Amino acid sequence: MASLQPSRPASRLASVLIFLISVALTNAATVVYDFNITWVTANPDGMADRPAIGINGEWPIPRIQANVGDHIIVNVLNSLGNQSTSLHFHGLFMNGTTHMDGPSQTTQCAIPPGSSFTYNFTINQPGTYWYHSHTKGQYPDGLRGPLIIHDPENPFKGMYDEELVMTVSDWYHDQMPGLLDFFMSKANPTGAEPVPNSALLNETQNLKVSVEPGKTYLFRMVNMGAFAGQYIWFEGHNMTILEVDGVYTHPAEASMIYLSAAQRCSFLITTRNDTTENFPIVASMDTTLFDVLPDDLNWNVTGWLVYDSASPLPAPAVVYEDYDPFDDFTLVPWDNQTLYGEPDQTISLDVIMDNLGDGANYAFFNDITYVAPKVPTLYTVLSAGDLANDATVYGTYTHPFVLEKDQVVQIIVNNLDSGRHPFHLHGHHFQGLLRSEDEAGTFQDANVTEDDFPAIPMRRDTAVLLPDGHMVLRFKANNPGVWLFHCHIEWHVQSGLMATFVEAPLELQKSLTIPKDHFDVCAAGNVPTTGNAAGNTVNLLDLTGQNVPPAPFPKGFTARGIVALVFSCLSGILGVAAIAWYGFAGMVADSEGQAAAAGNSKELPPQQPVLAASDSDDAPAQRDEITAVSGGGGGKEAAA
Ligand SMILES: *[C@@H]1O[C@H](CO)[C@@H](O)[C@H](O)[C@H]1NC(C)=O
Ligand SMILES: *[C@@H]1O[C@H](CO)[C@@H](O)[C@H](O)[C@H]1NC(C)=O
Ligand SMILES: *[C@@H]1O[C@H](CO)[C@@H](O)[C@H](O)[C@H]1NC(C)=O
Ligand SMILES: *[C@@H]1O[C@H](CO)[C@@H](O)[C@H](O)[C@H]1NC(C)=O
Ligand SMILES: *[C@@H]1O[C@H](CO)[C@@H](O)[C@H](O)[C@H]1NC(C)=O
Ligand SMILES: *[C@@H]1O[C@H](CO)[C@@H](O)[C@H](O)[C@H]1NC(C)=O
Ligand SMILES: *[C@@H]1O[C@H](CO)[C@@H](O)[C@H](O)[C@H]1NC(C)=O
Ligand SMILES: *[C@@H]1O[C@H](CO)[C@@H](O)[C@H](O)[C@H]1NC(C)=O
Ligand SMILES: *[C@@H]1O[C@H](CO)[C@@H](O)[C@H](O)[C@H]1NC(C)=O
Ligand SMILES: *[C@@H]1O[C@H](CO)[C@@H](O)[C@H](O)[C@H]1NC(C)=O
Ligand SMILES: [Cu+2]
Repeated sequence: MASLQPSRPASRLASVLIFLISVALTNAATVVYDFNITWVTANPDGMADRPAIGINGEWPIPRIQANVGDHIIVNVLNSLGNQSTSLHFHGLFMNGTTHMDGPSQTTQCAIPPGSSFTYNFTINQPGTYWYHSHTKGQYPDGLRGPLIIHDPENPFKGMYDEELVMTVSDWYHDQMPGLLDFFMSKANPTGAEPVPNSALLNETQNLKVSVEPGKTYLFRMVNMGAFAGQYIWFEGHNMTILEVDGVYTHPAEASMIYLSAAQRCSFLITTRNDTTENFPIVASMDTTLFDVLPDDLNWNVTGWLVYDSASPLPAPAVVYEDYDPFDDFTLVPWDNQTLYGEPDQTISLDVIMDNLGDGANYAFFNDITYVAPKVPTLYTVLSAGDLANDATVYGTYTHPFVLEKDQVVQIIVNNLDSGRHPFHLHGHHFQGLLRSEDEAGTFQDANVTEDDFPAIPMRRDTAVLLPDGHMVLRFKANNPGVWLFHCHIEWHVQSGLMATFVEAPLELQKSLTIPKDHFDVCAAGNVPTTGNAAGNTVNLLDLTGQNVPPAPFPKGFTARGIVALVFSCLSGILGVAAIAWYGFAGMVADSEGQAAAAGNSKELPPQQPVLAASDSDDAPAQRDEITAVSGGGGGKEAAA
């Protein structure tokens, strides 16, 4: 019989009700969470109090947990007052319930302040997941928590004594709206992402994990960070990996793992027989992601396996050699699922960073930076009739691909950027067929045959693309819905590194019924729910009025020139602070101000020639030597 997990704190019982249904036959329960989303004060690194987004007055927010086969109801009340929100249940397939997936302007309208919304879905997959806001870069302000699905049929059940959930994350002292305003501005033309102030282990620091000798623990680890991948290790202990992103694997031994933002891993730790010593648990942020390394940044966080609370808690040993984490592409899924056959459709995406005419730095797949549509993409599916099979109706800047039911779809991602990017696909696990080393260049079809791919590829829902390298993924379109494919670095979501997969839209029209409260939040936020991406309901192929990104810069006018221009414009006022973003962050804090209205469509900056007034005198010399700096790939021309 399903029951509350013993580890669920009693204080949360009040918000959790469990109704048992059809107990005798299926053991499936309905697990109900009432989430009142409010501002609270948090200070997890002990360095600064700040407002954070909590649930029912608590932060960290509660864990969602259930058993395979359970129904989950999450009743959300947005009591933030000044921000819209939505919840995404990361990694869940939402099979038959794509409208419960959470990204605002994709499968729902954002929930405006004062409104409520019910998520209602059945879980048919075991494993380690998490849930987070999928509206306006909001989750790093605190709206992120683990989601654990227990499995009565877990093949590893006999192998451990106890189970522990542990998260890693990064933390900012400033709130996202202000950081985003600065990040996406002409004052930050190279697109330098704000660097976190701290790393956290279980949303705190100096975590103590009491353990008993000679026992085996299953750790379920989730990276809920906004930006930083983290290296994780336990001194004096090895890990045995058993699951990544909800996929059981053949056990694999590791002394260190790397978890990007959004990735999960569960592994066994067997404790030692003697209790004389305590051992550091270390998580270390991947500083290669950071454009600057502030002097006062401690990019590590330490916790301890505590065998004896009376013994000292030693400082971690410094790892001198290069980090050498386990390579997840070598994992073999426990179910031995073989390589999908040759693809019915291949989608090739080049990752490019470049500036647009507002002077800010955008992220592109090929020549498109994502801009949210006026009508949530799912609602366009439902109102487009047979035209739902024509990608045109979803608008240019949602970067839509229509997939047919049960197609094998191959995604090739080429990184023309020098950063790592963790790519996540909603609604699916993908097979990871191939990942190049750093700087291997773009994928060359001609050199690779089916025989070069593993017979049993690893599977997960988030995989890291290496700098200037490439990756080949495959999945089966067996889950009708509207699913995003995007980088999970929250800065890059906001700068547009996202595409939309519209899977079997005509099936969705037959099977889906959208509950009334979904339309109510659209009405409350003045978001239209019929028509194409532009909200046109008469001629769905007419996209006049669709949301568009800023126009491109005039030819030959790119990042380095902008740096020079902006720098010379601002230097009188700001000096060096214009480059060291963190020095500047305080000054932009005043401009924090996010429309309370619903919808995450980017506010479209006016298409003015932002720098026209100053460019003629200020930087003619620099303009001649302009090249695409941050894109690495060069030659990108944004469509307008
Ligand atoms: C939600 O939280 C707010 C702020 O704490 C409180 O004023 C409100 O009464 C709560 N609403 C419900 C339904 O619990
Ligand atoms: C959840 O969805 C099921 C199936 O559509 C429906 O029967 C049930 O009434 C819904 N529950 C709530 C609380 O919305
Ligand atoms: C992490 O924190 C949660 C509560 O937020 C707790 O349930 C869990 O046991 C903690 N994990 C460890 C390893 O201490
Ligand atoms: C961890 O594994 C490595 C290599 O497999 C081995 O050399 C080392 O002794 C192991 N450490 C422990 C604590 O078991
Ligand atoms: C702990 O003791 C048990 C039983 O004596 C033994 O089987 C096991 O290998 C020991 N574990 C370690 C890590 O030394
Ligand atoms: C973080 O840990 C790594 C690995 O031990 C070490 O090389 C580095 O110096 C540490 N950084 C700080 C700021 O302590
Ligand atoms: C997968 O293959 C291995 C042998 O390589 C076998 O031992 C195992 O039972 C298989 N697992 C399943 C779920 O079929
Ligand atoms: C791919 O093949 C071409 C010739 O067809 C060759 O020039 C190139 O070096 C090969 N690339 C790799 C990565 O092997
Ligand atoms: C979704 O459910 C259908 C049957 O209801 C099944 O055929 C399909 O494989 C499922 N897809 C996923 C991704 O679980
Ligand atoms: C929203 O309200 C919170 C709590 O009062 C405040 O800290 C925050 O700055 C406000 N944010 C915006 C974008 O207005
Ligand atoms: Cu990215």
